[in-house]
Amino acid sequence: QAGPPQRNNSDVISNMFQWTWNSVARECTQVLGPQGYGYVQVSPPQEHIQGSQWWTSYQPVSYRIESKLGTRAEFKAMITACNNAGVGVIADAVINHMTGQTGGTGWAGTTFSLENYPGPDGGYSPQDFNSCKRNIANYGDRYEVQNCRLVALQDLATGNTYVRQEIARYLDDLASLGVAGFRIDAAKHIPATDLEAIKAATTQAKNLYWIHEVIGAPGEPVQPSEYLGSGDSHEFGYGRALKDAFDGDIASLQNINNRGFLPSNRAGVFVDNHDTERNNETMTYQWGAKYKLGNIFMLSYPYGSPSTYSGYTFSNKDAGAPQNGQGKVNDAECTSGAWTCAHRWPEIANMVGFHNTVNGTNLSNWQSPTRNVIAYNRGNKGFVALNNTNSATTREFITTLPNGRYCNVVASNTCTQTFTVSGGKVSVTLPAYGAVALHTGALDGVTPDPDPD
Ligand code: LAG
Ligand code: CA
Repeated sequence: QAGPPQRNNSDVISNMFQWTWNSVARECTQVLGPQGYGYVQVSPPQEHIQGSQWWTSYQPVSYRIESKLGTRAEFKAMITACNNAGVGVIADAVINHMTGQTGGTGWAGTTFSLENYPGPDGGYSPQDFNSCKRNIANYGDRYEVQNCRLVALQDLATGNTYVRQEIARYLDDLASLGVAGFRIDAAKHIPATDLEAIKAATTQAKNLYWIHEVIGAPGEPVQPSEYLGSGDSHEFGYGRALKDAFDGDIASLQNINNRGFLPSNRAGVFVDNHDTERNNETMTYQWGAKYKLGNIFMLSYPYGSPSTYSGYTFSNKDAGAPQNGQGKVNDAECTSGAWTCAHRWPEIANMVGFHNTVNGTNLSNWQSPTRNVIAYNRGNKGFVALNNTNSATTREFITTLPNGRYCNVVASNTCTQTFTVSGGKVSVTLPAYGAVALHTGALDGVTPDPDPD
């Protein structure tokens, strides 16, 4: 496995946090497919506890596909719409645990009590849970990390055959609905061998793309590299490194693929996700222009398979998604800023096309006239320059692009700004905290003279 297989000529995943299935369906058709995204990652689809916080999604009550985000029929219709737009759907699979509650009634009406979940999909009783009932405190202890409770969530005994089969049945059910892959939630808390056994127990799901959410931390016993036997892993070091660099000096990014990270073809990377935008681990939409620069870097630099992130604005980190009566995200919610709709911003959406165009080329001609101005080429397909300073700068860079007049794709959707490449040089004006990105898929209407004199 080497990143998600190309779909829509792309391996880029748009992570759409807490978007409803109906809203994702429309977005696939209108934006994600046309912009060249290969995949959309959606929030957990299974029945969960009731409540207004977003994180109810991460407390499964059963494996029925019936949640605040939509019904089973809506989930299936979303997959069809996305597939028709060329976009594969990756489901967030919460399989390490059930709820952290002593009892209650789930979103779809399933009544449960401590370690008793009636199913029939995701039916569990006390024997199906690990015997360690205390909360994980010491991340230096492998046993505790994998067998005790993550924030009080009842920890499934994934070493048991029945539990493995129940999880495998759930993943196969999602596969039968047409998902393209899975983000395995809290994978660090499931032994890698258990995940391999679960994957082996599936019939269809084993053929899909799996990416493990293993929050790697230096010095901990459980590392993301252990999980490569059953899928790719996220490289959390990447988003942390981007934050450090854009907070300090971006010339340091030159060696980002050379600091003990996962191999590029096995690593999922992101500027942020729903956890890291809440815990200060990475940049977030609140970083404004620097956040956009971080995304431009991620989508232009050849390391890992990138996930862009699109959630909603918040001041309380527990607050659930904004409601608009229909529980949907429409253009109005993007415009108002209630949802960031970051996957639509030119600096992100148009860089998907850049990423797809330069696929397979190497990075060359790294240039760094100052510690916070960098530029590089991607074969003879793409050129990017980033300015992480508070003043505009005009500079001439070496480029391997063919002569021609190129649209700066991060400036707008309509080629309102162009730069001319001539004889391996390009002179660009970089706005404060701004960028220029040129690629052969976005030449200005004029056909470049093949024989300039
Ligand atoms: C994940 N990856 O490993 C998710 O990305 C992350 O968002 C999940 O935590 C976590 N693992 C479990 O799937 C989220 C929230 C937690 C929340 C949890 C369960 O970040 O804050 O815990 O989902 O809903 C909440 C309360 C806890 C409480 C727990 C159980 O915050 O205080 O102990 O619920 O009732
Ligand atoms: Ca566990």
